[in-house]
Amino acid sequence: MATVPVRNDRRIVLHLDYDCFYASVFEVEQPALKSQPLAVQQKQIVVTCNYEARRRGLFKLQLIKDAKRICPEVVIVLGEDLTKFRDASKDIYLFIRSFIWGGRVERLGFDEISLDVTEMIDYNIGLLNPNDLTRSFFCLDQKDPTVGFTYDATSFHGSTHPFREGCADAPRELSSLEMRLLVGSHLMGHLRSQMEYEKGFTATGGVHKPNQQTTLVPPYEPGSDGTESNVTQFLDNHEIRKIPGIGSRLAQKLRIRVTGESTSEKKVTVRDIRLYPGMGPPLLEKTLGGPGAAKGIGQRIWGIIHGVDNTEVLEGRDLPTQISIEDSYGRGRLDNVENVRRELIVLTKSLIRRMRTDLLDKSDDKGQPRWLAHPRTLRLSTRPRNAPETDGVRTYNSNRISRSTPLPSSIFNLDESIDSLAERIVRDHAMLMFRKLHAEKSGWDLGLMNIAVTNMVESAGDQKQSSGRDIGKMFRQQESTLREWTVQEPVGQPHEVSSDEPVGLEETTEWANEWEDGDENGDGDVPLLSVECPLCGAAIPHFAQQAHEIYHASDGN
Ligand code: DGT
Ligand code: MG
Repeated sequence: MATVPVRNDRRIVLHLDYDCFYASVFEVEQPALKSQPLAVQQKQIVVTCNYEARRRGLFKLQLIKDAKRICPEVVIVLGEDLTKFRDASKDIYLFIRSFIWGGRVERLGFDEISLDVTEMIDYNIGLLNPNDLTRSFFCLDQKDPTVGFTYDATSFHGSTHPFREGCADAPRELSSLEMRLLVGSHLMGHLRSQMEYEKGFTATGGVHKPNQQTTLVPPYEPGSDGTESNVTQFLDNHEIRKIPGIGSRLAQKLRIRVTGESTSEKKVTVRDIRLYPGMGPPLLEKTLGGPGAAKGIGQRIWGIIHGVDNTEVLEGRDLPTQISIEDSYGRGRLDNVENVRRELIVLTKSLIRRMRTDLLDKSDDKGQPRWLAHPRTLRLSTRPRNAPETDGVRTYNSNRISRSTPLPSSIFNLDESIDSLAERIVRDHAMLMFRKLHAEKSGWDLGLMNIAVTNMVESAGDQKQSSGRDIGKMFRQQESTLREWTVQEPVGQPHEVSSDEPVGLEETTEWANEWEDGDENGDGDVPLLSVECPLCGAAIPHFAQQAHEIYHASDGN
Protein backbone atom coordinates (compact mmCIF):
# COMPACT_ATOMS: atom_id res chain seq x y z
CA MET A 1 0.00 0.00 0.00
CA ALA A 2 1.43 3.38 -0.99
CA THR A 3 2.31 5.72 1.86
CA VAL A 4 0.25 8.78 2.60
CA PRO A 5 1.98 12.16 2.30
CA VAL A 6 2.81 13.76 5.62
CA ARG A 7 0.37 16.44 6.68
CA ASN A 8 1.81 19.76 7.80
CA ASP A 9 0.12 19.84 11.19
CA ARG A 10 1.78 23.12 12.15
CA ARG A 11 -0.57 25.06 9.90
CA ILE A 12 -4.12 26.06 10.67
CA VAL A 13 -5.98 26.97 7.49
CA LEU A 14 -9.61 28.05 7.47
CA HIS A 15 -11.79 27.61 4.41
CA LEU A 16 -14.93 29.62 3.71
CA ASP A 17 -17.52 29.14 0.97
CA TYR A 18 -20.27 31.76 0.80
CA ASP A 19 -23.82 30.48 0.82
CA CYS A 20 -25.80 30.69 -2.45
CA PHE A 21 -23.51 33.54 -3.38
CA TYR A 22 -25.15 35.19 -6.41
CA ALA A 23 -28.57 34.87 -4.78
CA SER A 24 -27.23 36.44 -1.58
CA VAL A 25 -25.96 39.44 -3.54
CA PHE A 26 -29.56 40.12 -4.60
CA GLU A 27 -30.86 39.48 -1.08
CA VAL A 28 -28.42 41.98 0.40
CA GLU A 29 -29.67 44.55 -2.13
CA GLN A 30 -33.32 43.72 -1.45
CA PRO A 31 -33.78 42.02 1.94
CA ALA A 32 -37.44 41.27 1.18
CA LEU A 33 -36.22 38.56 -1.20
CA LYS A 34 -34.84 36.54 1.71
CA SER A 35 -38.15 34.98 2.55
CA GLN A 36 -38.96 34.19 -1.10
CA PRO A 37 -37.72 31.27 -3.18
CA LEU A 38 -35.17 33.06 -5.34
CA ALA A 39 -33.33 31.80 -8.43
CA VAL A 40 -30.61 33.52 -10.43
CA GLN A 41 -30.87 33.01 -14.17
CA GLN A 42 -28.14 32.93 -16.81
CA LYS A 43 -29.35 31.91 -20.22
CA GLN A 44 -31.87 29.12 -19.58
CA ILE A 45 -30.19 27.89 -16.41
CA VAL A 46 -30.60 28.49 -12.69
CA VAL A 47 -26.97 29.20 -11.81
CA THR A 48 -27.85 29.30 -8.16
CA CYS A 49 -30.86 29.66 -5.89
CA ASN A 50 -31.33 30.60 -2.27
CA TYR A 51 -31.97 28.04 0.45
CA GLU A 52 -35.69 28.78 0.56
CA ALA A 53 -35.83 27.72 -3.10
CA ARG A 54 -33.68 24.65 -2.38
CA ARG A 55 -36.09 23.69 0.41
CA ARG A 56 -38.82 23.64 -2.25
CA GLY A 57 -36.84 21.35 -4.54
CA LEU A 58 -34.83 23.73 -6.73
CA PHE A 59 -31.11 23.26 -7.26
CA LYS A 60 -28.07 24.70 -8.99
CA LEU A 61 -27.75 24.27 -12.76
CA GLN A 62 -31.37 23.31 -13.19
CA LEU A 63 -33.22 24.41 -16.31
CA ILE A 64 -35.36 27.49 -15.71
CA LYS A 65 -38.39 25.73 -17.15
CA ASP A 66 -37.99 22.87 -14.66
CA ALA A 67 -37.57 25.30 -11.77
CA LYS A 68 -40.79 27.10 -12.75
CA ARG A 69 -42.64 23.82 -13.00
CA ILE A 70 -41.47 22.58 -9.60
CA CYS A 71 -41.93 25.92 -7.85
CA PRO A 72 -44.26 28.26 -9.80
CA GLU A 73 -43.91 31.01 -7.20
CA VAL A 74 -40.11 31.20 -7.66
CA VAL A 75 -38.76 34.75 -8.06
CA ILE A 76 -36.28 34.80 -10.93
CA VAL A 77 -33.61 37.47 -11.27
CA LEU A 78 -31.17 37.88 -14.16
CA GLY A 79 -27.55 37.33 -13.28
CA GLU A 80 -25.73 37.71 -16.59
CA ASP A 81 -23.96 40.92 -15.68
CA LEU A 82 -21.30 39.75 -13.27
CA THR A 83 -20.21 43.19 -12.09
CA LYS A 84 -22.13 43.17 -8.83
CA PHE A 85 -20.97 39.65 -7.94
CA ARG A 86 -17.38 40.60 -8.59
CA ASP A 87 -17.68 43.76 -6.53
CA ALA A 88 -19.32 41.94 -3.61
CA SER A 89 -16.68 39.21 -3.78
CA LYS A 90 -13.86 41.73 -3.63
CA ASP A 91 -15.52 43.67 -0.82
CA ILE A 92 -15.96 40.57 1.36
CA TYR A 93 -12.45 39.40 0.59
CA LEU A 94 -10.92 42.72 1.64
CA PHE A 95 -13.07 42.73 4.77
CA ILE A 96 -11.96 39.24 5.84
CA ARG A 97 -8.36 39.96 4.89
CA SER A 98 -8.31 42.96 7.21
CA PHE A 99 -8.52 40.54 10.17
CA ILE A 100 -5.77 38.17 9.15
CA TRP A 101 -2.19 38.69 10.24
CA GLY A 102 0.29 38.46 7.40
CA GLY A 103 -2.48 38.76 4.77
CA ARG A 104 -2.29 35.10 3.76
CA VAL A 105 -5.78 35.08 2.35
CA GLU A 106 -6.39 33.53 -1.04
CA ARG A 107 -9.47 33.84 -3.16
CA LEU A 108 -10.52 30.74 -5.06
CA GLY A 109 -13.06 31.91 -7.59
CA PHE A 110 -15.71 34.43 -6.56
CA ASP A 111 -17.02 32.83 -3.42
CA GLU A 112 -14.37 30.78 -1.67
CA ILE A 113 -11.44 31.89 0.41
CA SER A 114 -8.67 30.14 2.29
CA LEU A 115 -7.03 31.81 5.27
CA ASP A 116 -3.73 30.78 6.80
CA VAL A 117 -4.23 31.77 10.44
CA THR A 118 -1.34 29.79 11.95
CA GLU A 119 0.33 32.87 13.42
CA MET A 120 -2.88 34.14 15.03
CA ILE A 121 -3.63 30.75 16.55
CA ASP A 122 -0.13 30.22 17.92
CA TYR A 123 -0.20 33.65 19.53
CA ASN A 124 -3.61 33.07 21.08
CA ILE A 125 -2.71 29.60 22.36
CA GLY A 126 -0.02 31.42 24.31
CA LEU A 127 -2.64 33.68 25.89
CA LEU A 128 -4.80 30.85 27.26
CA ASN A 129 -5.11 30.45 30.98
CA PRO A 130 -5.24 26.68 31.63
CA ASN A 131 -7.00 27.34 34.95
CA ASP A 132 -9.89 29.17 33.39
CA LEU A 133 -10.48 28.26 29.78
CA THR A 134 -14.16 29.17 29.86
CA ARG A 135 -13.40 32.87 29.85
CA SER A 136 -10.73 33.10 27.19
CA PHE A 137 -9.98 36.14 25.06
CA PHE A 138 -8.97 35.93 21.41
CA CYS A 139 -6.67 38.82 20.60
CA LEU A 140 -7.05 40.09 17.04
CA ASP A 141 -4.40 42.80 17.21
CA GLN A 142 -0.94 42.22 18.66
CA LYS A 143 -0.48 45.96 19.11
CA ASP A 144 -3.72 46.46 20.99
CA PRO A 145 -4.55 43.70 23.51
CA THR A 146 -8.10 45.04 23.94
CA VAL A 147 -9.12 44.25 20.33
CA GLY A 148 -10.65 40.81 20.12
CA PHE A 149 -13.49 38.69 21.43
CA THR A 150 -14.19 36.46 24.40
CA TYR A 151 -14.88 32.75 23.96
CA ASP A 152 -15.16 29.48 25.79
CA ALA A 153 -12.05 27.42 25.04
CA THR A 154 -13.44 24.25 26.57
CA SER A 155 -15.45 23.38 23.47
CA PHE A 156 -15.41 23.83 19.74
CA HIS A 157 -17.41 26.52 17.99
CA GLY A 158 -19.88 24.86 15.62
CA SER A 159 -20.00 21.15 14.98
CA THR A 160 -17.24 18.62 14.95
CA HIS A 161 -16.89 15.39 13.05
CA PRO A 162 -17.09 12.98 14.76
CA PHE A 163 -19.31 14.58 17.38
CA ARG A 164 -17.46 15.83 20.47
CA GLU A 165 -18.99 16.88 23.75
CA GLY A 166 -17.62 19.99 25.44
CA CYS A 167 -14.59 18.91 27.44
CA ALA A 168 -14.37 21.19 30.47
CA ASP A 169 -13.57 18.21 32.65
CA ALA A 170 -10.94 16.84 30.30
CA PRO A 171 -8.66 19.74 29.40
CA ARG A 172 -6.50 19.14 26.40
CA GLU A 173 -2.82 19.75 26.25
CA LEU A 174 -2.77 23.39 25.19
CA SER A 175 -0.26 22.98 22.40
CA SER A 176 -1.97 19.95 20.90
CA LEU A 177 -3.31 19.98 17.37
CA GLU A 178 -6.84 19.53 18.69
CA MET A 179 -6.54 22.57 20.94
CA ARG A 180 -5.20 24.68 18.09
CA LEU A 181 -8.09 23.54 15.90
CA LEU A 182 -10.49 24.41 18.71
CA VAL A 183 -9.13 27.95 18.97
CA GLY A 184 -9.25 28.16 15.16
CA SER A 185 -12.92 27.16 15.22
CA HIS A 186 -13.67 30.19 17.40
CA LEU A 187 -11.83 32.51 15.03
CA MET A 188 -13.83 31.02 12.17
CA GLY A 189 -17.07 31.61 14.09
CA HIS A 190 -16.09 35.21 14.77
CA LEU A 191 -15.19 35.94 11.14
CA ARG A 192 -18.44 34.41 9.91
CA SER A 193 -20.54 36.40 12.32
CA GLN A 194 -18.69 39.64 11.50
CA MET A 195 -19.18 38.99 7.83
CA GLU A 196 -22.89 38.49 8.34
CA TYR A 197 -23.27 41.47 10.66
CA GLU A 198 -21.19 43.94 8.64
CA LYS A 199 -21.76 42.74 5.10
CA GLY A 200 -24.97 40.72 5.24
CA PHE A 201 -23.43 37.54 3.78
CA THR A 202 -23.36 34.13 5.40
CA ALA A 203 -20.71 31.52 4.72
CA THR A 204 -19.99 27.94 5.52
CA GLY A 205 -16.77 26.90 7.19
CA GLY A 206 -15.70 23.46 6.13
CA VAL A 207 -18.82 21.45 5.28
CA HIS A 208 -22.55 21.32 6.14
CA LYS A 209 -24.29 24.16 4.40
CA PRO A 210 -25.65 26.72 4.87
CA ASN A 211 -24.28 29.08 7.51
CA GLN A 212 -22.58 26.47 9.66
CA GLN A 213 -19.12 25.21 10.32
CA THR A 214 -17.55 21.87 11.07
CA THR A 215 -14.14 20.89 12.35
CA LEU A 216 -12.86 17.46 11.43
CA VAL A 217 -11.10 16.47 14.64
CA PRO A 218 -8.04 14.26 15.20
CA PRO A 219 -6.86 11.56 15.37
CA TYR A 220 -6.12 11.70 11.67
CA GLU A 221 -4.27 8.37 11.69
CA PRO A 222 -5.82 4.87 11.68
CA GLY A 223 -6.17 3.22 15.10
CA SER A 224 -3.77 0.50 16.21
CA ASP A 225 -6.74 -1.89 16.19
CA GLY A 226 -7.21 -1.27 12.47
CA THR A 227 -10.07 1.27 12.76
CA GLU A 228 -10.04 3.78 9.98
CA SER A 229 -8.94 7.35 10.63
CA ASN A 230 -11.54 10.07 11.09
CA VAL A 231 -10.43 11.53 7.77
CA THR A 232 -10.98 8.30 5.87
CA GLN A 233 -14.31 7.68 7.55
CA PHE A 234 -15.41 11.14 6.57
CA LEU A 235 -14.11 11.21 2.99
CA ASP A 236 -14.65 7.65 1.83
CA ASN A 237 -18.29 7.82 0.78
CA HIS A 238 -17.99 11.13 -1.00
CA GLU A 239 -18.23 11.23 -4.77
CA ILE A 240 -14.81 12.01 -6.17
CA ARG A 241 -15.97 15.20 -7.92
CA LYS A 242 -17.10 16.65 -4.57
CA ILE A 243 -13.58 16.74 -3.20
CA PRO A 244 -12.07 20.23 -3.36
CA GLY A 245 -9.11 20.18 -5.71
CA ILE A 246 -10.63 17.52 -8.00
CA GLY A 247 -12.32 19.32 -10.85
CA SER A 248 -14.61 17.87 -13.47
CA ARG A 249 -11.80 16.92 -15.82
CA LEU A 250 -9.77 14.98 -13.26
CA ALA A 251 -12.91 13.33 -11.88
CA GLN A 252 -13.80 12.10 -15.34
CA LYS A 253 -10.38 10.55 -15.88
CA LEU A 254 -10.61 8.84 -12.49
CA ARG A 255 -14.07 7.47 -13.26
CA ILE A 256 -12.85 6.04 -16.53
CA ARG A 257 -9.86 4.42 -14.79
CA VAL A 258 -11.97 2.79 -12.09
CA THR A 259 -14.94 1.68 -14.19
CA GLY A 260 -12.84 0.59 -17.15
CA GLU A 261 -15.26 2.31 -19.54
CA SER A 262 -14.04 4.76 -22.15
CA THR A 263 -16.63 7.29 -20.99
CA SER A 264 -18.30 6.92 -17.66
CA GLU A 265 -20.98 8.73 -15.76
CA LYS A 266 -20.96 6.20 -12.93
CA LYS A 267 -20.66 7.46 -9.40
CA VAL A 268 -17.17 6.81 -8.11
CA THR A 269 -16.29 7.48 -4.50
CA VAL A 270 -13.05 8.24 -2.72
CA ARG A 271 -13.07 4.67 -1.39
CA ASP A 272 -13.35 3.28 -4.93
CA ILE A 273 -10.21 5.17 -5.90
CA ARG A 274 -8.30 4.49 -2.70
CA LEU A 275 -8.88 0.74 -2.79
CA TYR A 276 -8.52 0.25 -6.55
CA PRO A 277 -5.88 -2.44 -7.13
CA GLY A 278 -2.41 -0.97 -7.48
CA MET A 279 -3.63 2.54 -6.66
CA GLY A 280 -1.06 5.02 -5.42
CA PRO A 281 0.78 8.09 -6.66
CA PRO A 282 2.38 6.35 -9.70
CA LEU A 283 -0.93 5.03 -11.03
CA LEU A 284 -2.61 8.38 -10.37
CA GLU A 285 0.22 10.11 -12.20
CA LYS A 286 -0.30 7.74 -15.13
CA THR A 287 -4.05 8.35 -15.06
CA LEU A 288 -4.02 12.10 -14.64
CA GLY A 289 -0.60 13.23 -15.89
CA GLY A 290 0.40 14.09 -19.42
CA PRO A 291 0.77 17.28 -21.42
CA GLY A 292 -0.76 20.23 -19.66
CA ALA A 293 -1.09 18.48 -16.31
CA ALA A 294 0.53 20.00 -13.30
CA LYS A 295 3.73 18.44 -12.04
CA GLY A 296 3.44 15.80 -9.32
CA ILE A 297 -0.30 15.51 -9.80
CA GLY A 298 -0.35 11.83 -8.75
CA GLN A 299 1.25 12.53 -5.40
CA ARG A 300 -0.96 15.51 -4.81
CA ILE A 301 -4.27 13.80 -5.58
CA TRP A 302 -3.18 10.80 -3.49
CA GLY A 303 -2.71 13.26 -0.62
CA ILE A 304 -6.05 14.94 -1.22
CA ILE A 305 -8.02 11.69 -1.08
CA HIS A 306 -6.35 11.08 2.29
CA GLY A 307 -7.25 14.56 3.49
CA VAL A 308 -3.72 15.92 3.10
CA ASP A 309 -3.30 19.18 1.23
CA ASN A 310 -0.14 21.08 2.01
CA THR A 311 -0.63 23.71 -0.69
CA GLU A 312 0.45 27.07 0.61
CA VAL A 313 -2.17 29.76 0.99
CA LEU A 314 -0.88 32.53 -1.21
CA GLU A 315 -0.92 36.14 -0.23
CA GLY A 316 -3.79 37.84 -1.98
CA ARG A 317 -2.80 39.35 -5.26
CA ASP A 318 -4.02 42.77 -6.17
CA LEU A 319 -3.64 42.04 -9.84
CA PRO A 320 -5.10 39.11 -11.75
CA THR A 321 -2.89 36.69 -13.68
CA GLN A 322 -5.26 36.68 -16.63
CA ILE A 323 -8.67 37.91 -17.68
CA SER A 324 -10.95 35.92 -19.89
CA ILE A 325 -14.44 36.34 -21.23
CA GLU A 326 -16.44 33.55 -22.73
CA ASP A 327 -19.91 32.63 -23.74
CA SER A 328 -21.59 29.43 -24.78
CA TYR A 329 -23.88 29.13 -27.77
CA GLY A 330 -26.79 26.96 -28.68
CA ARG A 331 -26.72 24.77 -31.76
CA GLY A 332 -26.57 26.69 -35.05
CA ARG A 333 -25.79 30.04 -33.45
CA LEU A 334 -22.11 30.06 -34.32
CA ASP A 335 -21.80 28.16 -37.56
CA ASN A 336 -20.79 30.99 -39.87
CA VAL A 337 -18.01 33.54 -39.96
CA GLU A 338 -20.25 36.60 -39.77
CA ASN A 339 -21.88 35.47 -36.54
CA VAL A 340 -18.49 34.62 -35.10
CA ARG A 341 -17.18 38.09 -35.93
CA ARG A 342 -20.19 39.74 -34.33
CA GLU A 343 -19.92 37.66 -31.16
CA LEU A 344 -16.19 38.24 -30.96
CA ILE A 345 -16.79 41.98 -30.93
CA VAL A 346 -19.24 41.56 -28.04
CA LEU A 347 -16.75 39.45 -26.07
CA THR A 348 -13.83 41.75 -26.85
CA LYS A 349 -15.74 44.81 -25.67
CA SER A 350 -16.33 43.08 -22.34
CA LEU A 351 -12.69 42.10 -22.21
CA ILE A 352 -11.46 45.67 -22.70
CA ARG A 353 -13.98 46.96 -20.16
CA ARG A 354 -12.76 44.34 -17.69
CA MET A 355 -9.12 45.25 -18.32
CA ARG A 356 -9.86 48.91 -17.68
CA THR A 357 -11.58 47.99 -14.40
CA ASP A 358 -9.05 45.50 -13.05
CA LEU A 359 -5.74 46.75 -14.41
CA LEU A 360 -5.96 50.55 -14.28
CA ASP A 361 -4.85 52.61 -11.34
CA LYS A 362 -7.27 55.52 -11.17
CA SER A 363 -6.14 56.75 -7.79
CA ASP A 364 -4.27 59.75 -9.17
CA ASP A 365 -7.12 62.19 -9.75
CA LYS A 366 -5.11 64.68 -11.77
CA GLY A 367 -3.18 62.58 -14.23
CA GLN A 368 -4.18 59.87 -16.71
CA PRO A 369 -5.04 56.52 -15.17
CA ARG A 370 -2.01 54.24 -15.23
CA TRP A 371 -1.82 50.59 -16.32
CA LEU A 372 -0.67 48.51 -13.36
CA ALA A 373 0.04 45.52 -15.56
CA HIS A 374 0.32 44.72 -19.25
CA PRO A 375 -0.85 41.32 -20.39
CA ARG A 376 1.35 40.20 -23.28
CA THR A 377 -0.78 37.59 -24.98
CA LEU A 378 -4.17 37.50 -26.63
CA ARG A 379 -5.72 34.05 -26.74
CA LEU A 380 -8.76 32.78 -28.56
CA SER A 381 -10.30 29.42 -27.67
CA THR A 382 -13.25 27.65 -29.17
CA ARG A 383 -15.09 24.45 -28.46
CA PRO A 384 -16.46 22.97 -31.69
CA ARG A 385 -19.35 20.58 -31.53
CA ASN A 386 -18.76 17.08 -32.78
CA ALA A 387 -20.36 16.23 -36.09
CA PRO A 388 -23.26 13.77 -35.76
CA GLU A 389 -22.31 10.08 -35.98
CA THR A 390 -23.73 7.94 -38.78
CA ASP A 391 -26.71 7.06 -36.54
CA GLY A 392 -27.40 10.78 -36.10
CA VAL A 393 -26.30 10.87 -32.46
CA ARG A 394 -24.07 13.78 -31.61
CA THR A 395 -21.53 13.11 -28.87
CA TYR A 396 -20.49 15.89 -26.54
CA ASN A 397 -17.09 17.42 -27.18
CA SER A 398 -15.42 18.93 -24.15
CA ASN A 399 -12.18 19.77 -25.96
CA ARG A 400 -11.17 23.32 -26.49
CA ILE A 401 -8.72 24.41 -29.09
CA SER A 402 -6.86 27.66 -28.77
CA ARG A 403 -4.41 29.93 -30.45
CA SER A 404 -2.42 32.79 -29.05
CA THR A 405 -0.79 35.86 -30.50
CA PRO A 406 1.08 38.85 -29.03
CA LEU A 407 -1.41 41.32 -27.62
CA PRO A 408 -1.49 44.48 -29.76
CA SER A 409 -0.33 47.43 -27.70
CA SER A 410 -3.15 49.59 -29.10
CA ILE A 411 -5.42 47.85 -26.58
CA PHE A 412 -3.86 50.02 -23.86
CA ASN A 413 -4.80 53.23 -25.67
CA LEU A 414 -7.26 54.99 -23.39
CA ASP A 415 -8.12 57.72 -25.89
CA GLU A 416 -9.82 55.30 -28.24
CA SER A 417 -13.37 54.19 -27.52
CA ILE A 418 -13.95 50.60 -26.44
CA ASP A 419 -16.22 50.02 -29.43
CA SER A 420 -13.72 51.04 -32.05
CA LEU A 421 -10.83 49.28 -30.28
CA ALA A 422 -12.81 46.05 -30.10
CA GLU A 423 -13.71 46.17 -33.79
CA ARG A 424 -10.11 46.72 -34.79
CA ILE A 425 -8.74 43.98 -32.54
CA VAL A 426 -11.28 41.51 -33.84
CA ARG A 427 -10.58 42.45 -37.48
CA ASP A 428 -6.78 42.49 -37.27
CA HIS A 429 -6.07 39.82 -34.69
CA ALA A 430 -8.92 37.70 -33.37
CA MET A 431 -10.30 36.82 -36.80
CA LEU A 432 -6.83 35.79 -37.99
CA MET A 433 -6.53 33.43 -35.04
CA PHE A 434 -10.02 32.19 -35.71
CA ARG A 435 -9.22 31.33 -39.32
CA LYS A 436 -6.19 29.37 -38.19
CA LEU A 437 -8.36 27.41 -35.79
CA HIS A 438 -11.16 26.89 -38.31
CA ALA A 439 -9.73 27.13 -41.80
CA GLU A 440 -12.98 26.03 -43.46
CA LYS A 441 -15.63 28.67 -44.07
CA SER A 442 -18.37 26.35 -42.88
CA GLY A 443 -19.00 22.86 -41.60
CA TRP A 444 -18.37 23.69 -37.99
CA ASP A 445 -20.68 24.69 -35.15
CA LEU A 446 -19.18 26.22 -32.02
CA GLY A 447 -20.51 25.55 -28.54
CA LEU A 448 -18.23 28.07 -26.90
CA MET A 449 -15.86 30.96 -27.56
CA ASN A 450 -13.42 32.46 -25.11
CA ILE A 451 -11.17 35.46 -25.56
CA ALA A 452 -8.50 36.17 -23.00
CA VAL A 453 -5.51 38.28 -22.17
CA THR A 454 -2.82 36.29 -20.39
CA ASN A 455 0.85 36.46 -19.54
CA MET A 456 0.42 39.41 -17.20
CA VAL A 457 3.52 41.50 -16.65
CA GLU A 458 3.27 43.95 -13.78
CA SER A 459 4.44 47.46 -14.51
CA ALA A 460 7.78 48.48 -13.01
CA GLY A 461 7.43 49.80 -9.51
CA ASP A 462 4.40 47.70 -8.74
CA GLN A 463 6.12 44.41 -8.19
CA LYS A 464 5.74 43.78 -4.50
CA GLN A 465 8.34 41.11 -4.29
CA SER A 466 10.81 40.80 -7.08
CA SER A 467 12.16 37.28 -7.15
CA GLY A 468 15.17 38.21 -9.24
CA ARG A 469 15.59 36.54 -12.58
CA ASP A 470 12.75 34.18 -13.27
CA ILE A 471 13.93 32.15 -16.23
CA GLY A 472 10.72 30.15 -16.45
CA LYS A 473 8.77 33.38 -16.75
CA MET A 474 11.15 34.70 -19.37
CA PHE A 475 10.55 31.57 -21.37
CA ARG A 476 6.82 31.89 -21.08
CA GLN A 477 6.84 35.52 -22.11
CA GLN A 478 9.13 34.74 -24.97
CA GLU A 479 6.91 31.98 -26.25
CA SER A 480 4.06 34.35 -26.53
CA THR A 481 5.94 37.15 -28.18
CA LEU A 482 7.86 35.06 -30.66
CA ARG A 483 5.31 32.78 -32.12
CA GLU A 484 1.79 31.55 -32.16
CA TRP A 485 0.94 28.04 -31.23
CA THR A 486 -2.01 25.78 -31.20
CA VAL A 487 -2.96 23.57 -28.35
CA GLN A 488 -5.45 20.79 -28.31
CA GLU A 489 -6.21 19.83 -24.83
CA PRO A 490 -9.05 17.94 -23.24
CA VAL A 491 -10.70 20.33 -20.89
CA GLY A 492 -14.04 20.48 -19.17
CA GLN A 493 -16.21 23.53 -18.85
CA PRO A 494 -15.12 25.98 -16.21
CA HIS A 495 -18.36 25.10 -14.52
CA GLU A 496 -19.70 21.67 -14.93
CA VAL A 497 -23.02 21.24 -16.66
CA SER A 498 -24.81 18.06 -17.32
CA SER A 499 -25.51 18.54 -20.99
CA ASP A 500 -24.65 20.59 -23.99
CA GLU A 501 -27.16 23.22 -22.94
CA PRO A 502 -26.10 26.83 -22.96
CA VAL A 503 -24.95 28.18 -19.63
CA GLY A 504 -24.30 31.74 -18.70
CA LEU A 505 -21.73 34.20 -19.81
CA GLU A 506 -18.51 33.52 -18.00
CA GLU A 507 -16.14 36.24 -17.10
CA THR A 508 -13.11 34.88 -15.37
CA THR A 509 -10.50 36.91 -13.68
CA GLU A 510 -7.73 34.64 -12.54
CA TRP A 511 -6.18 35.90 -9.36
CA ALA A 512 -4.00 32.91 -8.89
CA ASN A 513 -3.83 29.62 -10.68
CA GLU A 514 -5.89 26.87 -9.22
CA TRP A 515 -4.68 23.34 -9.56
CA GLU A 516 -6.83 22.32 -12.44
CA ASP A 517 -7.79 25.66 -13.86
CA GLY A 518 -4.21 26.68 -14.39
CA ASP A 519 -4.27 24.44 -17.37
CA GLU A 520 -7.84 24.76 -18.35
CA ASN A 521 -7.62 28.48 -18.69
CA GLY A 522 -4.49 28.56 -20.60
CA ASP A 523 -1.58 29.78 -18.54
CA GLY A 524 -0.44 26.25 -18.80
CA ASP A 525 -0.78 26.25 -22.58
CA VAL A 526 1.66 23.76 -23.91
CA PRO A 527 3.59 24.90 -26.94
CA LEU A 528 4.10 22.03 -29.30
CA LEU A 529 7.16 23.63 -30.86
CA SER A 530 10.57 24.24 -29.43
CA VAL A 531 11.40 27.68 -28.12
CA GLU A 532 14.51 29.74 -28.17
CA CYS A 533 16.19 30.12 -24.77
CA PRO A 534 16.02 33.78 -23.83
CA LEU A 535 19.48 33.54 -22.25
CA CYS A 536 21.69 31.53 -24.60
CA GLY A 537 19.61 31.43 -27.76
CA ALA A 538 19.59 27.63 -28.08
CA ALA A 539 16.45 26.01 -29.54
CA ILE A 540 14.97 23.97 -26.70
CA PRO A 541 12.19 21.44 -27.25
CA HIS A 542 9.34 21.86 -24.85
CA PHE A 543 10.06 18.68 -22.90
CA ALA A 544 13.65 19.79 -22.23
CA GLN A 545 12.80 23.32 -21.22
CA GLN A 546 12.70 22.65 -17.50
CA ALA A 547 16.06 20.89 -17.50
CA HIS A 548 17.48 23.80 -19.45
CA GLU A 549 16.15 26.30 -16.91
CA ILE A 550 17.78 24.29 -14.14
CA TYR A 551 21.02 24.27 -16.10
CA HIS A 552 21.06 28.08 -16.25
CA ALA A 553 19.90 28.46 -12.69
CA SER A 554 22.64 26.20 -11.35
CA ASP A 555 25.62 27.61 -13.19
CA GLY A 556 24.52 31.17 -12.73
CA ASN A 557 24.76 31.97 -16.44
P1 DGT B 1 -23.69 27.04 -2.12
O1 DGT B 1 -22.19 27.28 -2.03
O2 DGT B 1 -24.05 25.63 -2.42
O3 DGT B 1 -24.45 27.62 -0.98
O4 DGT B 1 -24.20 27.85 -3.41
P2 DGT B 1 -23.42 28.88 -4.31
O5 DGT B 1 -24.45 29.60 -5.12
O6 DGT B 1 -22.52 29.75 -3.51
O7 DGT B 1 -22.63 27.93 -5.30
P3 DGT B 1 -21.07 27.77 -5.55
O8 DGT B 1 -20.32 28.04 -4.29
O9 DGT B 1 -20.91 26.45 -6.21
O10 DGT B 1 -20.76 28.86 -6.66
C1 DGT B 1 -20.67 30.26 -6.39
C2 DGT B 1 -21.39 31.06 -7.46
O11 DGT B 1 -20.83 30.78 -8.74
C3 DGT B 1 -22.86 30.76 -7.57
O12 DGT B 1 -23.62 31.60 -6.72
C4 DGT B 1 -23.17 30.99 -9.01
C5 DGT B 1 -21.87 30.74 -9.72
N1 DGT B 1 -21.87 29.42 -10.37
C6 DGT B 1 -21.76 28.22 -9.77
N2 DGT B 1 -21.80 27.23 -10.65
C7 DGT B 1 -21.91 27.82 -11.89
C8 DGT B 1 -21.99 27.32 -13.24
O13 DGT B 1 -21.95 26.14 -13.51
N3 DGT B 1 -22.11 28.25 -14.24
C9 DGT B 1 -22.12 29.58 -13.98
N4 DGT B 1 -22.22 30.44 -15.00
N5 DGT B 1 -22.05 30.09 -12.73
C10 DGT B 1 -21.95 29.22 -11.70
MG1 MG C 1 -20.91 28.98 -2.38
